[in-house]
Amino acid sequence: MADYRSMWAELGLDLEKHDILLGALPGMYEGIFLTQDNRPEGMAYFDFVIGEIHGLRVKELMDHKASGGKVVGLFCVFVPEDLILAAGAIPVGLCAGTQFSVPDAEEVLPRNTCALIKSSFGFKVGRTCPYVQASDFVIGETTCDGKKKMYELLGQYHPTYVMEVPQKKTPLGRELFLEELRGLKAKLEEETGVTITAERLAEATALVEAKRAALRRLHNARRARPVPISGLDALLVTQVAFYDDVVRFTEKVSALCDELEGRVARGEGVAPAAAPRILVSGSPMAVPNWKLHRILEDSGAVVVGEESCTGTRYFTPAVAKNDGTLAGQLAAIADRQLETHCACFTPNDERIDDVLTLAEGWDVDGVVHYSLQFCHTFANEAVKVEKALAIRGVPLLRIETDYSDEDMGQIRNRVDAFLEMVRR
Ligand code: BJ8
Repeated sequence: MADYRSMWAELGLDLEKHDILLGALPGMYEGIFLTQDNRPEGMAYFDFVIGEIHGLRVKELMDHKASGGKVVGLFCVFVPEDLILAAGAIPVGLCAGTQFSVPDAEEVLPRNTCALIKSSFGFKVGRTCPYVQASDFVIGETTCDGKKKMYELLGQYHPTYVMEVPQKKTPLGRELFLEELRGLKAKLEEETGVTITAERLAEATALVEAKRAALRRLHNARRARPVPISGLDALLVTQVAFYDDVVRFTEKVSALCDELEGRVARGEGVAPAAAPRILVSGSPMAVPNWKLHRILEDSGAVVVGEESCTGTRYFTPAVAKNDGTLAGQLAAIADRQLETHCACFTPNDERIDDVLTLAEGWDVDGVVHYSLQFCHTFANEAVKVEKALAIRGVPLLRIETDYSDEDMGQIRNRVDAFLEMVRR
């Protein structure tokens, strides 16, 4: 990686702490990703992106700012990237996936808060995430209670705008969300000085939809037996989607898909055809949270899908055809976003249907339900997911964990026992 120290200093990072964070990543990444067998060549780009995780992309953001553009940080897929792009700003998913930043957060937040919330907050208070530092403001959302209350505190450290997300999928909820999108549009226009016209929005939506379509193509390639890409690599691609340049990312994923489809045609895979096929369902996994996939795939399984916001919930909903007016486009974006079947909704039966569809369509031998400790929404929904799968004869393993390595051994043992049971 080139020398970015002056850029990091300019961003106000705690350089000493940041060195420790970045120093740990290459060894960890090599041990988890580069040791996998028969990786697709197209993964080289994503290896490069991770190698430059706090470097080149941050530099691109800084260059964008230097030419008058804005950068907007996000934590949730409910915030529509296309609206931000239409304002000439760049949306970036913020760092939220490591234990490293948790102790900084615990000086302020209660310890019994989910790791994702603590990690993201800790990155800001510890000044170790260049993305949040580079962002002109952050858009939070009223999804789960933990996040909602964290944003109030985050606002004391960084400009934070919170949009309301309804809790029920009713016509009234849709109206509320649409009104929130109008409010967000006005906020973006005020911050950037750019008017979001119908043309600008259509252009931005086309970019975002192309990215989602490329991710769906990758997801579909994973139906094959043997599967042409590991779960670890597929997860990594979705994680990178949250902060890479949208056009470049789409091109790289499309090239990867060409390669994967060639593999499928030739019957080539990364794991034996008989390897247990696992669907992971539940809380999202932000970079560098690779813990569960690593354990599963080290134990001989292959992860063929993620029903999560770093998986199908991110890229499955699509904008429907609309009349092309600003109002029509906003309504279509609202409908797309509300197709995100997050456990923060009540009821949320569509998520159960999604899990069943994936279990069948991706020829899954078992489902691992993943929830972060203290995430009450996903932990509660696990009960319904398990029941619905049991009727179809699909076994489920519930894993509740955090970002630390302390329970790795225990999870490994439970995973081994589960795989023994599901092996055909
Ligand atoms: S749309 S899943 S990205 S809210 S794991 S912070 S729910 S306590 S992340 Fe999420 Fe948006 Fe929903 Fe997706 Fe709270 Fe649970 Fe933590 Fe969570």
